[in-house]
Amino acid sequence: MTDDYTTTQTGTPVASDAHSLTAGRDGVTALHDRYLVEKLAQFNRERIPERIVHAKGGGAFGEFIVTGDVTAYTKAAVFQPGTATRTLQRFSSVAGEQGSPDTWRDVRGFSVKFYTTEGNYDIVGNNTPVFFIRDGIKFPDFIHSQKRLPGSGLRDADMQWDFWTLSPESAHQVTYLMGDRGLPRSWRTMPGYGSHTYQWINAAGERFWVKYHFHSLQGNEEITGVEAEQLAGADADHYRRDLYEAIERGDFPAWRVSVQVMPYEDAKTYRFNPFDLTKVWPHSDYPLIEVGIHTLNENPQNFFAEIEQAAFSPANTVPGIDISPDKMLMARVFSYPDAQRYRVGTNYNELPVNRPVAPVHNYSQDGAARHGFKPADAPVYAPNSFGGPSAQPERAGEGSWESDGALVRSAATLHAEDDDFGQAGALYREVFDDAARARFLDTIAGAVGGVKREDIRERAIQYWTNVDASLGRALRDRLDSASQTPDGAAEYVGVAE
Ligand code: HDE
Repeated sequence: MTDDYTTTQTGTPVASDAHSLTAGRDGVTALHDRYLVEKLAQFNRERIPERIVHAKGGGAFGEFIVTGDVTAYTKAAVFQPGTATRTLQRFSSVAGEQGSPDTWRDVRGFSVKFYTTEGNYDIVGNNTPVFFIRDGIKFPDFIHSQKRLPGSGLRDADMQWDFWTLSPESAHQVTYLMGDRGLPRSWRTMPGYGSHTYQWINAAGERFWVKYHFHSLQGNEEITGVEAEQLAGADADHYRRDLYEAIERGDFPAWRVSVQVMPYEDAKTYRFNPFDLTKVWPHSDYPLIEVGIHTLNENPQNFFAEIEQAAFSPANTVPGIDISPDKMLMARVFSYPDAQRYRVGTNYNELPVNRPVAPVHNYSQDGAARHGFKPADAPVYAPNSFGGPSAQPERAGEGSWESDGALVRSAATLHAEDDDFGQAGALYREVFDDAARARFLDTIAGAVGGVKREDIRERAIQYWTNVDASLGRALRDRLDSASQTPDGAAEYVGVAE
C-alpha cells in the first residue's frame, strides 16, 4: 500500500476508481455509492460561465520594472523609478466563445494586473487604442450584433454591419479591425493600449490625463486572411500555444510601456473631446514618455485556477491613479466586478490569483465560499470604538474633476473637432501603406459582400465613403463586379467572422 491513494473530497479512502457499486454484476447501481455520486456531481460543476466577452484567451505571470521617471505626474508606488512589481497578463479575443479559433479576425484583449504594494492595479485594454462606441449603454447591443443570431445560432454579417453603420462612431475601430491589426501573428507580436484616458495624481496633488501604450519588443507582426483561416483549422489554439511555448523555452516576451500625458487644464479646450474612446491623441500633441518594461516570464501552473478565474477590472486603481469622465470607463468600473461576482463568485478576490499582496482591511464579511476571517473580537462595523480600520483620504490619493452638475443624456460636447470619421480616414490614408490599403479593401469587400439586405449593404458603402471617398468608390466597384459573376459572392470569405 502506497500513500498515494484515492479519497473522497473529505479525505476518506475510496474502494474503487473504476467500478460502481451494483446489486450483483448486472444489477442496479446503488445510490449510496457516495464516491460515484460525488465524482459525477463534482464533474458536472467543473465549468463556470465563460466571460460574456473575451471568453477565449490565455495568459502568464510577469514582472514590470520602472525604467523611466514619471514622478512628476503620479505618486503611484508601482510607477516610482526602479520599482519591480509582479504581474499577471491575459490576452483574449472578443467575440468568439471559449473554443473558438484564436485567429478569427477580431480585436484582442490586453489585460495586465499589477500586484502592487498599494493594492492591485489593473489595466484592462485592447490591441487597439480606440473602441467601437463611446457610451457604455450601447455595449450589450454592440456585443449581441457581433455574436450569434438567436434562432440559427449563426454569426451574421447583416447584424454586424447594421449595428456599425447605424453607429458611425464605430468607424475608427472598424478600420483597425478590418486592417492588419485584426490578425496579429501572435499575442507576443502585437501592441497593447489602456485605450481610455485615465487620471494620474502626483505627490503635490496635481492632476494629469494619461493614455497607456505597450509596444512589443518583439515587433509588430500580422498574418494574412488566408494564413489566419488555415491556422483556424490547423491549430485553433495558435496564440495560446505560441505564448506558452515561448515562455517554456525561456524566450520571454516584453513590452515597453509609455504614456501620453495631457495637463489637466488642456482637456477643457483641446480640439476634440480627450475622453472620447473613439479617438487617439496625436503624438505630435502629446509625445510618448517611457515608464518601464513589462516582461512575461512564468506560465500558469493551472489554467483554470489562474487564468480562467482571473478577475481584471478597470475599477482596480491605486493611490495616484484614477479614472476620467469617459462614459465607457464609468460603465466599465461597474460592470467588471459585477461580472466577476456572477462568474467566479462573491468572494472572487480571495482566490490566490486575485488576492492582493497589499493587506486587506475592511468590514466586508461572509458570502458564498468565504474562507478568510478576522479574529473573533475584531469590530464588524465602522465607525467603532474598538480599533478597527478607518479610511485615510490622504492615503487613498483619489482624483477628481469638475462637472456642470446637471443630469442629461447627451452626446453633445463643447469641442470643435468631434466627429466620427476624421481619424478613421487619417488611419486609412496616412498610417496604412499601399499594400495595407489593398488588403483592407479586400477585407471589407469580403465582409460587406456577406451582407444580404440591400439597404444595409448600401449604408456600409456610404460608411466607407464617409471614411474616404475613393475607398467608398473602390468598394462599390468591387461589390458590383462580384455581383455580376454568377457565383461571385463565393469568392469572398466571411472575414468578419
Ligand atoms: Fe470589456 N468586459 N467591457 N472592454 N473587456 C469584460 O469582464 C464591458 C471594453 C476587455 O482578460 C467582462 O470579467 C463593458 C473596452 C478585456 O479577463 C465584462 C464595456 C475594452 C476583457 C466587460 C466594455 C474592454 C473584458 C466580461 C463598455 C478595452 C477581458 C467578463 C462600457 C479598452 C478581461 C469580465 C480578461 C471583459 C464589460 C468595453 C476590454 C462583461 C460594459 C472599451 C480585455 O465585464
